[in-house]
Amino acid sequence: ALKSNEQQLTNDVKDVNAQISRHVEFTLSRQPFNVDELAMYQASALSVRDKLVHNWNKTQTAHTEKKVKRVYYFSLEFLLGRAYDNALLNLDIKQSYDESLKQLGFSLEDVLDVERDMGLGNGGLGRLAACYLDSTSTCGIPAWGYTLRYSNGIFKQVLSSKGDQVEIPDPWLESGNPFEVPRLDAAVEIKLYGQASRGENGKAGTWTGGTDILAVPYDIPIPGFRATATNTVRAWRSRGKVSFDLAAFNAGAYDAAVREAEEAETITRVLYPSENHEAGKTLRLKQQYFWTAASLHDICRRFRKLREPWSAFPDYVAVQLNDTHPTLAIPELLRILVDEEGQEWDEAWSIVRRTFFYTCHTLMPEALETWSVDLVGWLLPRHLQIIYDINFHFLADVERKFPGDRARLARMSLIEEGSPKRVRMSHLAVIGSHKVNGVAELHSELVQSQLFPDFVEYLGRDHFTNVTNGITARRWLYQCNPALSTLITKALGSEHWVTHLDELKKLQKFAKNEAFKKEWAAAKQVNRNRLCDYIESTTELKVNRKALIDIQVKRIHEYKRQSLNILGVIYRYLQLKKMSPEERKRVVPRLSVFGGKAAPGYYMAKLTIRLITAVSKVLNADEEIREFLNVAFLADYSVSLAEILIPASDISEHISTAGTEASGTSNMKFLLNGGLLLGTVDGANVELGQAAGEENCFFFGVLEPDVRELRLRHQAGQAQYPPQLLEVVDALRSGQFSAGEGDLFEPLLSTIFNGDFYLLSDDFLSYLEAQKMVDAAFVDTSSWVEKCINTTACMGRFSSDRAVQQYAEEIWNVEPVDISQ
Ligand code: 26Y
Repeated sequence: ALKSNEQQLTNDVKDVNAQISRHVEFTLSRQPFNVDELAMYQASALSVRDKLVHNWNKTQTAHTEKKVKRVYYFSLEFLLGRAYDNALLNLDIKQSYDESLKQLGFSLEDVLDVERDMGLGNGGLGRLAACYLDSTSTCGIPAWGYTLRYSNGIFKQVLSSKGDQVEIPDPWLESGNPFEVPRLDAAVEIKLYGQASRGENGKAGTWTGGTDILAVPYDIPIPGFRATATNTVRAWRSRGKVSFDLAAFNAGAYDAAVREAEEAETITRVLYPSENHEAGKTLRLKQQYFWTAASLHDICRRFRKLREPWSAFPDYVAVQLNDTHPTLAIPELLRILVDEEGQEWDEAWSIVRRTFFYTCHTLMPEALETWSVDLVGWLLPRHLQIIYDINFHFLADVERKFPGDRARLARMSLIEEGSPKRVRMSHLAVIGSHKVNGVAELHSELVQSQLFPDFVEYLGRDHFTNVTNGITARRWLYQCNPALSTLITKALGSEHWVTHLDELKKLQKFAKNEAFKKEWAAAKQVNRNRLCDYIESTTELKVNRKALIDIQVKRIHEYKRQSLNILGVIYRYLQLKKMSPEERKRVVPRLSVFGGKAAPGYYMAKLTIRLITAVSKVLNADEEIREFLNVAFLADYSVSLAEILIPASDISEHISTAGTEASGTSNMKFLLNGGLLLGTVDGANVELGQAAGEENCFFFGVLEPDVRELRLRHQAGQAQYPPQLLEVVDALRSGQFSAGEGDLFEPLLSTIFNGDFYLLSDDFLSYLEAQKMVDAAFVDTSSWVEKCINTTACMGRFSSDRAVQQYAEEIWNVEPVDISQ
């Protein structure tokens, strides 16, 4: 009989050598003298995977045997980054591998660097999903992530010689992925197009014809920290079904059949590279259905094995919808229950509403998804009928509660009237879910008051809640910042803080300890040096290693206001130019670092990148100034680059117009790593300020309740423009930063003078003031370090462990499970 191979997984260096050699010889089929860095990466990563698989199987067996309720996190994006280092640390085997690779003639650091990022996401929403899966494993919560296995992740960004963004594809699977396991046996068929019919009064309808596409799952293990529990991200790949219709082949349709199969594969060919801006592309709707249908199919198959009645489905299944992208899961589950499982409509709708939960990540109107009724009806004819039926029952109920209020019905309907008519996915997500949550306190408040006020009245306040985002301290401190982690562990006496982040509070008692402060500053310098090395090896810049490092890294977006930052830099430059050499020496030297991708079709965002790179060139060429002020735009911001950047900051900028950033999560990462916040009163900045103490943060800018009024004032042409801003605008218009081409940046400037929707002119002066305060505080090194220590000490609440536990208790009703060793 087959038995477990546990004894082969020990972590003695000698055994690890043997495990790696076995993969070199038998899995890669290589001769020992023919092993390059890539092969060593593959063989050693596979040996790590073996250990993960062992825990993984134990976990899945325990979940199945105990018949636990599981949570399914549906997210079109999982920005996992690299897996290898994370696995080594979580399994506590990094030292063995370090030593083993040395003995085999390699350096672990170089081998780790071979791995390509799993870039299956755009930004915050996708990285949040990755942090949450990490935490479910660490906290023992039974969870699955469901997503798509894009053959091309988020594009690689390079800069042209002029300093413009150029997009390069990211075929990250080119040399294989040792951390995934294909499950060809669990493939499912997904239908598109075809014909549909309604059943008589709430009975089963049908959906026939159309095209069937194969969904093949690839599983990625997500290890917990020093825990056996290992959850799964299941990523679907689309494959064509080459049917052996001999008659058709003989009639000469062979090539057409193969072409159709090729077409099916395009569904998971590429990640859509836009964030917080609706793309509206047919292929994206296909992706959304393909993924949610395959995932629900999987979940229902698992449920059927329990032999429980469908009414018990919500006792075993909680599905979290990460934004509206998976909302088609709602009509799809209804279709399965009514058309395939013979459930009555009302009962099916009640099951659906107890199964789903919806997280809203935005307030921006352009990020709210709607799909044209015609497109939905063509691709998913049965689902469109079901959506109309849901709407019919829903509006009848609204009418009962608010008789005669036609305007309200129009506002709330799932269908937006107009030509073409459109399905409002957020409305469907709200009424098809048991709870709706925002991602920071301020945001959740605005979700209720601005986005869904009618639904709050209709469904009650309790339907809406807040779960402030969190981040995993494993990747975002323990792994990315060994210098600081080691110091913290030494001070606190153990690594307990890695899974109990509130323990950082105990660092407060070291905040005035001079020896500790010295070590803290030394750790920061290690990280600054690492970043400066990176900058000098990837750009033409030569940087001042003592300069204050000010970082803004995130997607490039007008609402995030990278332009406010760079206009501030230009202002600083113009002032420096006016100073005498003596005066300059009294100024705090600065390194301003930017990074982030622009959606390929987003003109203003791309022009912003051009502006930043243009300023960087001028400053770097200015011998008088460059040691006092430098700008670096780092190409291709990614999870791996973030791991270098975040530990190095003195301050980081989170400066969105009040009320536009739902939460932000990099703000949490920077503060956890002992950098200070320069931010607006927006998103999670508010709670970070409350936790860290406002005396340790630099806040500026208008408050959310004033935004409306200020926008109206701009529209009425009554806005005031501060002279400092006009000075910067004049310099730009003179062509000083664009080789004489004075109108290059005019489209950006004209948004400021035409409506100024993001209120740059209103916030410019207070931004400059805040930057002045930063300089003044930085000069007093001792008190600066104290602020940093106190800030890190207060970050416990922003752990994703806290966040997923809150979801588990307040939303999913899922219990942690003990997985015995
Ligand atoms: C509709 C489609 C084009 C679309 C694609 C991606 C819409 C939105 C997105 C991604 C949104 C996103 O990343 N939102 C961010 O989510 C983070 C996690 O909650 C928040 O911290 C951040 O404020 C928010 O912008």
